[in-house]
Amino acid sequence: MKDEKPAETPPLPKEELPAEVSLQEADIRVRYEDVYEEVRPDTIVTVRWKDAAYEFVCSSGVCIRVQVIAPDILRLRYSPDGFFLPDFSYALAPDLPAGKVKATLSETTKEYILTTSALQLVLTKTGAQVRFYDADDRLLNEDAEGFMARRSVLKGWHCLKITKKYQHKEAFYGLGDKACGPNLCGKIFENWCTDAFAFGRDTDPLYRAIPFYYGIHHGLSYGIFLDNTFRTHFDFNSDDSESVSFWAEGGEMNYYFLYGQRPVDVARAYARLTGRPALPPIWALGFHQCRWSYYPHSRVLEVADTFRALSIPCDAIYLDIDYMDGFRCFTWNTAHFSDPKGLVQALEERGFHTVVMIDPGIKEDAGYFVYREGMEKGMFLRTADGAIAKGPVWPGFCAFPDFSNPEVRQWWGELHRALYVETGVSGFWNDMNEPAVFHIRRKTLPDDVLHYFEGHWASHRKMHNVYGLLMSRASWEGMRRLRPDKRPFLLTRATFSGGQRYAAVWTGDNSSTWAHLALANVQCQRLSISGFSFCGSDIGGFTGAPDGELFVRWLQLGVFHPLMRVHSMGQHLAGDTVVEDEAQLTDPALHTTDQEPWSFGDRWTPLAQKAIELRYALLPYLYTAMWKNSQDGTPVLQHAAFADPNDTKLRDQERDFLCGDHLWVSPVVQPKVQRQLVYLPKGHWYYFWNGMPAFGELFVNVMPEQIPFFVRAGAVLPTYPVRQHTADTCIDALTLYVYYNPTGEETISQLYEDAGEGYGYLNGEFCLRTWTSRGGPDVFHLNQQIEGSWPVFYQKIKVFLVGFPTFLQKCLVDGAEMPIREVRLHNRTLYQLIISPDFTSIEWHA
Ligand code: MIG
Repeated sequence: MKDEKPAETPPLPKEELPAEVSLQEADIRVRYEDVYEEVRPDTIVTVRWKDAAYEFVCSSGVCIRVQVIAPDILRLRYSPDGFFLPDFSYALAPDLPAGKVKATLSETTKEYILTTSALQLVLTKTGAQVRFYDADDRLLNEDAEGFMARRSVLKGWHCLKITKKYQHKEAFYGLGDKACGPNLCGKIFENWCTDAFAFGRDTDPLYRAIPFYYGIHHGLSYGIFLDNTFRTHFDFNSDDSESVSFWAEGGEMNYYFLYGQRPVDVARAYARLTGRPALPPIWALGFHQCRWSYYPHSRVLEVADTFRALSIPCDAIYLDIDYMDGFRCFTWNTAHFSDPKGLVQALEERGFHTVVMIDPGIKEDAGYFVYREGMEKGMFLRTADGAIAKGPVWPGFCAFPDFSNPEVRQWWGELHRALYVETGVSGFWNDMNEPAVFHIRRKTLPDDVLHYFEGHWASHRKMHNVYGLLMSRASWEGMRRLRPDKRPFLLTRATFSGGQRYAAVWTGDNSSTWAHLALANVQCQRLSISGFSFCGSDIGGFTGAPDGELFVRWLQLGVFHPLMRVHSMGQHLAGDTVVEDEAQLTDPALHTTDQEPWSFGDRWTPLAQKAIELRYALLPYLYTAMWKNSQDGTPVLQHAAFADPNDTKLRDQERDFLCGDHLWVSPVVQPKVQRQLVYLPKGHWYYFWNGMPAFGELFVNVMPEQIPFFVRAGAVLPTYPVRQHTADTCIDALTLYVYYNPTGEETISQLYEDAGEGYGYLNGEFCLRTWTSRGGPDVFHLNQQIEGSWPVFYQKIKVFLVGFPTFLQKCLVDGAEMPIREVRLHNRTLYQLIISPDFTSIEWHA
């Protein structure tokens, strides 16, 4: 594209905005007892350059501000009257580059055209409708009706809406957490963080609000992020009107248009816009065991000791709300835990990290230090009348911190000192932060509760959807300050776009059914492409009791979810409040049976163990995928459609997904499966369990102890020996599976390793291996490039060749001939090679 003028050049001179905007012709209606008006853009009468954006002013008064954020990211704001709200967002990355981006504005008789190196925005002079094109003039997205704003006397501007055209065979993905199939087309959704206890398929909304979606059509892809925290709605042609619309119930129409050559590029653009997640500590990628609740002290140790006695790997144990004194956050129930520090230390000696729950609701109790301090310092939310806003949760009536105030966040962070610094707890788990309140219909605080909103005072209507994000921000920032040497591990239930900068998420209160296993699979794929790669579900199901088969299949899926955590609703203490809608929780009939890996009998325990062992074997691969995610936002899990947006057979595929760069996972989500039909994306693959080449559509035989998955031809899959926990650094060898590629194409694989904790990696203390493989009929090369200064734990690398021609003549490592051994592994014969970790090239000759 031509970059003639920098964006800051004032554009074509135009007449000024008329001093008075006539509303005489506007459509003012009286409905019931309120007076309504709708405003739309009409003819553009003024174009101007103001505050680093182009403003297009219509004669109706509507003003459109277009800002070039990056060549592939444009921002559009609409104001019904030409005045914009203060520009502020909790979602955007703090390091969002504010630099000037080259853009050119030109015009034809009918349109204005704004061009960057990646995108073209066309705006019609009459109607002010927009169309987006890529640099090759291919239409990505266009308005149908464009912008509309509706106001009433009683509700103010309560509908700010954009209507776009549905493109032929367009598919939609994303929106964070929705409990439906992957393609959102034909459905309508709401974003309002909700405590969705025992949700089911198609329950909407759930706990999180992530107003970001992908559109894919004709092999093209783009994303739209509506940066508006009010309740928002997305309609993907649900009524066959050939249109797609999204609207907010307040605030401003403020959306970002993101272009990507492939869907994964859209994901990366979104990560640049809303922030990349921090690299987690390695233990957080180990196996986690949780239950509502483990107590007392002796029971927690018994669980830990059973893991070790049975040699089932595990890195973390969780304490749910019952560790607290009457559900008072930052306290301990001393009857059950007389020596918290001793417990945490005893767990640490056994190789376990302790994660504890913290809720936002602070019990109304003058004798409780957090409540008293919060009251004295003015830390809690108030209603518009100035009274402290209170609602019942587990501890009874509670007050809620205003996390949108930096002083409150500071205070909140400091409250973690005793647990995090003195007691030695490793991580926190933020629950009920939608915020959830026990009220049957509303489930949250009333609308008139006021929030500081960084000085932009707002009602709960505006704040609700970011409450969870800000609680996790306060907790995360506190952890960073209190232990600057540690990488925080924080898990949150509610969040908003951008919340990936602070916390991992789990999918909430699911149930122990096969349908829920299938749902957890698609939910985690969706969360991952919506910015939250660090996600997982309650393995085995939260309510109800799984049988051994369901539990094992769920664990196997969890191997590929960055958060691999078993959780269930066990025996727990009843709250001392009337638990209206969640009252059933105290019904003993709903109490689940044990859900530890050994709880299902001798037939299933070894299978559960094998699944967890597979996780630990694959840790180097998964850690690398998480590192990549923290670097550039590449989602760890990707929907099938992301593997090849041109392949229409993949667009509605729900079960199978990509994990990292090179694994295609086909989980078992039904009982008694013996054979599974798999459809692979283009290219050559190998079935992991027997090393057989695979492509296109095929059946695989499914063993109870195996989750079907495939490795891309040409890839290098790194594995570690199984350890009982990640603090055990006795790794004698790194094992690489090298997969032959018959096509002669180049394939790149990476392995990222570091200390697994702390920030030395920011000073080069890491080891990044980049492998490039290329093969032909008689020779296969593998080159290795190493970056970073971190000394790895092992002294040798074992290489296994998969899919290579049967007769290998010779093998050269860095030019010197090496003996190739044949070894038996998983009942097959494989070529093996043992070499030094710093080799630079291997060549195999057939
Ligand atoms: O009202 O802390 O989703 O994981 O075990 C229920 C008790 C409160 C809901 C969470 C669940 C947790 C439970 N919590």
